[in-house]
Amino acid sequence: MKEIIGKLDAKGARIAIVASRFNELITRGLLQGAIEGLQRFGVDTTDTPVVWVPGAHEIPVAAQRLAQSGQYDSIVCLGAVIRGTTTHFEYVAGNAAAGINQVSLETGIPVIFGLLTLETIEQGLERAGSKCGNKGFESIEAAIEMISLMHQLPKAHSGTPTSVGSGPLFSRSPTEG
Ligand code: INI
Repeated sequence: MKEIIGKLDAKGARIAIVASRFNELITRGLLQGAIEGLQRFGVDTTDTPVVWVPGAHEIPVAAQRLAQSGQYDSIVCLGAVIRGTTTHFEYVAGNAAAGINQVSLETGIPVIFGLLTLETIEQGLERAGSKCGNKGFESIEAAIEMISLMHQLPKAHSGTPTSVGSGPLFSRSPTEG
């Protein structure tokens, strides 16, 4: 039996960050944690982009463009969705989660879900650098582990789609040579 596990080895890792401005008090804390993570694991941040979008709903499309560029090994998405009193929460959080997942599967690049889904602002602050750790830091850790893991996994067989669906990156038909 051969176990395969990603290492926290960030040498040469190219990571891009997408952060949402909505609930910025919380997302700035997540970004701070992410930056600390990059530094802790020795990622060269000279060319690390931090791409700001208005809200969590806009995260997937920005992550998609970065993932499609071929310039990054992983995209880390940071956001905070707070339930409040409306059902809007379900749509924003659900679409952001589904979109991030879709981008990851269609591009074959680990796109990390560093979004907090919360009942209150206080819960967010606790998870963005105070008593419950920092989801931004954890997301960088996940990205580095996944980059290392993807290097160890077999390459996609030529002629097989890069995605499990039939999205725009379904580069070749499975019947093509
Ligand atoms: N965006 C968030 O990132 N978090 C939220 O809690 C939130 N709520 O509650 O409305 C939110 N809404 C904005 C949304 O993400 C879009 O930016 C907006 O709908 C424009 O498309």
